[in-house]
Amino acid sequence: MVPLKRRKVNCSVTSDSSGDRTSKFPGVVIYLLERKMGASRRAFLTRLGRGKGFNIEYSLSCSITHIVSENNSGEEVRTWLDHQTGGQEREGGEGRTARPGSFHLLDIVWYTESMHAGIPVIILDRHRLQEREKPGLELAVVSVPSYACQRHTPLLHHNITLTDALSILAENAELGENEGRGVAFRRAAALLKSLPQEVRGAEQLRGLPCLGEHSLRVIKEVLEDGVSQEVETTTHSEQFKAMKALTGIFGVGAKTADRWFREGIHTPYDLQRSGHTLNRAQRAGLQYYNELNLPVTKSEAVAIGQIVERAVHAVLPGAEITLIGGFRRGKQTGHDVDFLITHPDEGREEGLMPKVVSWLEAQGFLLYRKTTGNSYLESKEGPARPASNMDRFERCFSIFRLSTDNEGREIQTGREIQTGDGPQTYSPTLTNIDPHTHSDSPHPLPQTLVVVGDHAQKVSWVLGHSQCSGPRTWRAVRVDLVVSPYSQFAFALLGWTGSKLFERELRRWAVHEKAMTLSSHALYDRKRTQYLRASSEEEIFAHLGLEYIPPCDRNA
Ligand code: 8GT
Ligand code: MN
Repeated sequence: MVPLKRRKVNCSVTSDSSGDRTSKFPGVVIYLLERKMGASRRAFLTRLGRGKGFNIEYSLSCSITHIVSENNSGEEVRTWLDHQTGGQEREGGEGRTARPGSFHLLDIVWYTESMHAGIPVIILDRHRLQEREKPGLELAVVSVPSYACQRHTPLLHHNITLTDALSILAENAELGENEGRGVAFRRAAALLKSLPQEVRGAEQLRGLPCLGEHSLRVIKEVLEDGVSQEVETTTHSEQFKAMKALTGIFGVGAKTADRWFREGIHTPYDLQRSGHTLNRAQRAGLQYYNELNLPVTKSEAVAIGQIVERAVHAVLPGAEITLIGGFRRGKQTGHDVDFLITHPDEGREEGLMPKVVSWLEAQGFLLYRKTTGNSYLESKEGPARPASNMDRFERCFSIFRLSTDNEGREIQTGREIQTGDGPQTYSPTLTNIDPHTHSDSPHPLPQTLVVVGDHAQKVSWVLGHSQCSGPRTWRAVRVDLVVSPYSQFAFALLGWTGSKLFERELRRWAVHEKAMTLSSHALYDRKRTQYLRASSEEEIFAHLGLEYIPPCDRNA
């Protein structure tokens, strides 16, 4: 029964009740809604019912137990009722519009079946009035295209609880090298990020693309219980924690981390003690583990941008430097900083990277670097090769030594993490270390880190040994530099702005919907067997038959 809600009605205000006395079925007082039924049909059905001993009232009253309607949704009837009752209240409770106390909202089917049976039949689900979906939700259903590159996906969205849950499962799948599963969760999360409103019930998701069975199950669980059991189990699983910690070491991928995990290595600290031979990247990754796992702030990215600009202009005046990756999409923090470098005179950029790197190194800005040369040749690429995320630009993976002075911040000294927004100097001792992972640490840890702002609480491992004993006035930051020829700049810009899923979806769209191959170098039209040139991202979207999506809306 629908409970009495909101308004109290005066139950003495009824009109032409024929009274329970005449009814063969006490406790069943029916009201037939004239709306959409029509007056004559209502009169006919009333006569029919009364003839069979049913108590049918012509006016609303609090004695009504069954409201029967034809061609109305539950919501429509409720609205109508609210309106009627409101009228009664406005009119001071005079006359015909008292709201029933508690009643069933039924479809005409219940009434006709009851007439046929000669008794009020038991109310089944199919007898109850269906609730119609809210118009806003229907709108969402019709307006969501299935490729992420067709949608606007802002950084801040309405479904963070749901997307956080799905992202954990995606991450777990990726760490387990189950790429397909990872992409499925990422697509589902990306879809939720693009919705214009918060999802409150699973029924709102009807008809939406990209939501596989598994993702839907997780979403429903989170909507109903606030958490998903699978997500909880995953985040607390030793394997997930270990894989995250180990792949958090620069230079360590899922395969290597998994091998180490199976050898009993669960933390960077275990790795350090294991005596494993590490490559140069991994050694640097371990040495700067803490700092590289602190988010890089926008102001740090800007400070690094100024250094890169100085380096590039010192060796090639007129070259252009663009901040790409997550920061270009409007993120306020990132795991690294990415730059794209080009020069308007095509060819001038050739051999630029080694010179830039030498300059940076001479100035003491680099803690680690690995450069790869440009191996892209149009004659060998495009039609023959599948679209790939790996490009062949001149590229430098590096770890920068960013002096905190570059941001104009003052360095404080001390052993404790200080609160507040300013820079904080952190000299870790064992008390700062996660006791679970480091309780058996044999050594005091001399390394000193500079921790800025809200980074402080994120420090959990302390590794490496510093040569100096005082507090450090710099931090290590991962920086990627990419050099592109001017003619490929728009493609490189698009390819390196991300997000990773957005890029993936662009390439999938190109292949499946347009018979084209998109890379960070070029766009190839397979039907016309030719390259399509572009000097801006807008032109590339146009070639692909897509609406232009600005970087801030590519956060899929
Ligand atoms: P972040 O804040 O975690 O750094 O997020 P991000 O900036 O979006 O991610 P990223 O890992 O730094 O990658 C930036 C963009 O570069 C992504 O769109 C990613 O797809 C792209 N990217 C790589 N590697 C390569 C590559 O080898 N070639 C090309 N074209 N793009 C790449 O990460
Ligand atoms: Mn990045």
